[in-house]
Order: sequence, then structure tokens, then C-alpha cells
Amino acid sequence: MNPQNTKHDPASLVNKQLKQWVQEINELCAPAAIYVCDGSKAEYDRIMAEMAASGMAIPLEKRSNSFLFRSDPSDVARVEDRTYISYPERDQAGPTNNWVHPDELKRTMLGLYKGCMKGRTMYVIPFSMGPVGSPLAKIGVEITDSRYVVCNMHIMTRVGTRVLEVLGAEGEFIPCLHSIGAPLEPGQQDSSWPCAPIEQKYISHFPDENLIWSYGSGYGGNALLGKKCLALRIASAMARREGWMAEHMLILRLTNPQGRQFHIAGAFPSACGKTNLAMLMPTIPGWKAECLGDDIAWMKIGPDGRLYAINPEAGFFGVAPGTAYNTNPMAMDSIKENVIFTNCALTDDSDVWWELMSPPPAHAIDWKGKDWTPDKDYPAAHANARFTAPASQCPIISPDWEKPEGVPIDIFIFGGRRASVVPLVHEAYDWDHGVFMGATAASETTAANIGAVGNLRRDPFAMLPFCGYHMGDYFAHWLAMGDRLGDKAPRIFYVNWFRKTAEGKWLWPGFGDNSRVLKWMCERFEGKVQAQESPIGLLPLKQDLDLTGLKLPADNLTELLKVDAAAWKAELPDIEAHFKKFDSHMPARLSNQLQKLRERLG
Ligand code: O2Y
Ligand code: MN
Repeated sequence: MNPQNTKHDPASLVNKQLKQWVQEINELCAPAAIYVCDGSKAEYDRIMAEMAASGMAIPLEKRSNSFLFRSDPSDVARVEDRTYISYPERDQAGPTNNWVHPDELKRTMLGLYKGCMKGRTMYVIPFSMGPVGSPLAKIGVEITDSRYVVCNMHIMTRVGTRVLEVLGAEGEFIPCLHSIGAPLEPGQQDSSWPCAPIEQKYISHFPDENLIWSYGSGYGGNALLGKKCLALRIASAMARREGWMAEHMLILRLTNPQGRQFHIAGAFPSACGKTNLAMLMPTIPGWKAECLGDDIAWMKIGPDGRLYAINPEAGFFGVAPGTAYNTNPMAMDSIKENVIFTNCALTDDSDVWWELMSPPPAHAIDWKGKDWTPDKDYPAAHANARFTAPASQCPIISPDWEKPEGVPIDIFIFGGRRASVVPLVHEAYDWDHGVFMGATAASETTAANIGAVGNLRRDPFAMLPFCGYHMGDYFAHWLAMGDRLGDKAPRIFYVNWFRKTAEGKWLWPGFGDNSRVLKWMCERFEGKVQAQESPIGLLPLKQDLDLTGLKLPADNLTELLKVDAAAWKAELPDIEAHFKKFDSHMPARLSNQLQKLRERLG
């Protein structure tokens, strides 16, 4: 489409800062054309059709308006080693982030960006994280040379003209520059997933300037810059400055049989069933769950002093392998149509398939485009294969998921995957203790993580790869928010759905039955049930966990709620070493919590 003299023409932009930035990037990246996105369905359909015509997108006959993409095998996930938090001082980024001085990083990246969009269209994507115009929302503009990114951004964020209207002539936005880093020379044949080699990939954040520069990758969190880059890394730094919270949390609403609503936000490291929990189907009669978000929560203290949360995203970018009707029926029902699939297998009847979705097909084309049969000793779908689907398609999406003011959070949950030591659920004694739980959260690595299987990895607040500043200062921000919230602060719990017997069998059924644990939390919040003190926190009394209809052996429950003081004592040196990393930024209040835990353990 010729953008000249239309709303797609950058000359039509009224925001002065945006117009100037687009001009600067045009000069730097030298694209063949510039196109300002309007966010319409017609635009999505046209760009997707172009990708289908080029062979990059494979239309799926079994799912209406759905397409499969196969990425380059070198570009399949977020690249943490190539992700930078760039401040003038290394200490501002802290020990858990990669750091390069902004001058040096910009020099390197400017060299890469020079002429990087030759032969391609440069898309300007105005987007809102959060409902357009919400007091909690932020506006970003992503410039990209990837059509795949444009279509994914259409689903994952609110894109287009409405955003430009809210931005107006003087409004502020977060500039997000993205290039796949693969200029096209005249006559050169494009590849189906152009990207740069790993050593040229950079996912850079300049939090002092609210600025994101991404180069070389077209995949997920590296390229859809509204998600991890803006909504977590940049937003966490903004939130600290402005007194709110940007967290790696699902948001769900539980309604009890009496109609009382509870809002829960939960942070879990990867491979802990976060999406399953976000779309939970309770097994306890009379309880209803609604999903408000599966990955990110932005929270601000409201006029009544409570903490209000919005989901800044508009879609799900979910892991496909393992998603099935028996594990997450709501996710399966969310992806029946209007979906972008990436790195899934293609079946002979033009559908997608992935491991554990259903019995394997007799034949498929795997994520690398090769014939695949079930006798192969490698999976048909990549372990990080994804679906991008509109959140509105989730059958249990809450009617309030786009409420501009958000929903009041009653309960925070932290968790991790632990085969032993950590009980099914325990409650924090107070806010500081809850922050200690979040700060020490740990999970055993699985095949889906990078690194050896079964290693204990501390992932504070599940924010390790996503905190846009020094993690010690982030802990202090949590403490400061608690001080401001006072007695209106959410109650904090820690869960472990993954405890096993000595023989390696699951002790807890998980999935929909996790609603039983959530029910206990809600009843604690209401003051309906007592709890039992233990060295690590407050535990349920056995009779207060609603196990009706569940054939759980009594020994399992005993084991699930067991606190082995010796095993916990053995964890203390690791927690100490973990805290030591944060050096002078480590809040004394959390070191005190460690001391208190030590004393309670005896
Ligand atoms: O690998 C990627 O690029 C996606 S990472 C991701 C996507 C959706 C939700 N969470 C995550 C994550 O890594 O936490
Ligand atoms: Mn996530």
C-alpha cells in the first residue's frame, strides 16, 4: 500500500517528538518505505496476506484466520545473555543484569542500525500498554522492519489511531526501536525468517531515558517490545520513580458461592504452570474463576488506599508444548481462531500440533520444516513454540479485564517448583516476611529452562530477567510500597504445587485442584479460618483445606504440609549467599527477616 497522503504517511503524525524520532530513524536505518500502522483488522489481514504470499506465514485450514510461522533455528527464545540494562553506572543495573555503558552500547548499536532496514518497510506502531486512556496505561511506539512483529503487536497490545489521538501533539511515549538486522539488497531473495547472528543480537534498555533498542532477533520477548522490554524492564524502573509496581504476575478473580470476589496476583518462574493458574477451572463446587491476565500486572494505589491492578497486555503469548484440554482447556479454547503460531509442528490436515497436545499424528512437518514421525527421538514442536492469541478469546476472561482503573488486589502469591522442602502453601506473617518470601523465591530447573535439570535457581519475584534496575533497590521498593499500603496491603502466600514423594510421585494433583488452596487463602483473607504457626510461616490446619471429592491419601496431606526444620536450615547458607550479591543495596529489613527465620528454625 502506498502510504502517501494517508494516515499511514509519517507526514500525518501530529506528535512533534514522534515525527522527529521517525525522521531520525528513517535517516539512520534507510528503509525503502515508511508505514504508520492504524491497528485495523484490514491492516492486519493485508500484512498477514503479504507474509502468506511470501511463504513466511502458513495459513491453517483447521483454524480460521490462523497462521504458522517457523523461525530461524538460531532465533527461538529470549536471549538473556544479549539483554542489557544500560545506566551510566554499572551499580545502577546491579549484579543480576548485563551492563554496558550507554555511550558504548549506543555506539555499537548505531553501527549496526546504520542502513539496517534497506529494502524493507519501516513500520511505525503506536501502541498502548493497558486500556487506551486508562490512568494506569502507558503509550509506546515501536519502529520495526518485521511484519511478523506488526501482526503480533496487533494481538498483544492495543495498536493504532486511537493511541495517536490520546498521544496528541505533546504527549509522551516510550520509543522502542527494533530491527531484525537483515537489510535486503536489490534483487536479493529474502529468507523466511531473516535475523542477525547471535553475536549481533542486542536487546538494550536505557531506563533513564525510557528507551528501548532491540537488534537482530525477530522472536517473542526480543522483538515484541511492549511485553518484557517495556511492560517489565522499563516499566519497573518507571514504577520505582513514580511509586507504583510493574510485576511479572498473572491476575485472576475468584468468586465464592456467596458472590464475594477476591483478586489474586501471582508471580512464578517459568515452567511452574503460571498460564494454567491464570486460566484455572476450579474443582470446588460453587467457586468461579475469571482470568484478567496471564503474565504482567501493573499496580497503583487507588483513591481508597488499596492496590489496583491492570493487565497491560491485550493477548497471550503462551508456550504451546504441554498445553492441552486436560491441562488447560481455557487456553485451548482461546486458540481456536485468529491465532499466530510459531515453531509448532504442521499436521497433514493443515493444523498445528505440539507435544502433549493430543496423541501424536502419524506424520507431521516439524518446526524446522522437516518430515517428522513419532518414532523420532526429538520433538516435532520447539520447546518454546508459542501461540499468540487475543485475550478476549479466553472463555473465562473477566468482563472487568479492561476496566481502566483495574481491580483491587487482595492476595499475592509467590511460588516455585520444589520436589521437597517447601510445603503446598504457607502464609507470610506480615508484609516484610512476604517480601522476604518473594525475594528468596526459588525453583528447580526443568528441561524447559536453560542449564542443568533439577538445579535450584533463585528467581526473586520471578523478575530475575526482567528487573530494570538494581534488584536490591527493587526489594526496597516493595518494602516502601508495603509501608504506603499499611493495613490495606494484600496478604502474601507462597505455594509449591510440585512436591513429590521419596519415590518421585506427585503428592498434589495440581491444575483445577489448586483452587482448593486458593479457597484457603481467600478464607484467611476473610478471617474465616485460623492458621498454624511454623518457623517458615503460617500453615493451614488440615481440616481447613477443602478436599471434598478429592481422593488424597492422608499421608500425602501430612507430607504436603510438613516443614522439615533441618532441610530449611540447610537452605540458609544459599539464601545468605543470594542476599550477599546485592551488597549495600540489600535492605536491612530483609536481612532481619533472614535472621528471624534462622531463630525460628532454632
Ligand atoms: O521466549 C520468548 O521470547 C517469550 S518469553 C515469555 C513469553 C510470554 C510470557 N512469559 C515469558 C517469560 O519468559 O516469562
Ligand atoms: Mn513471563
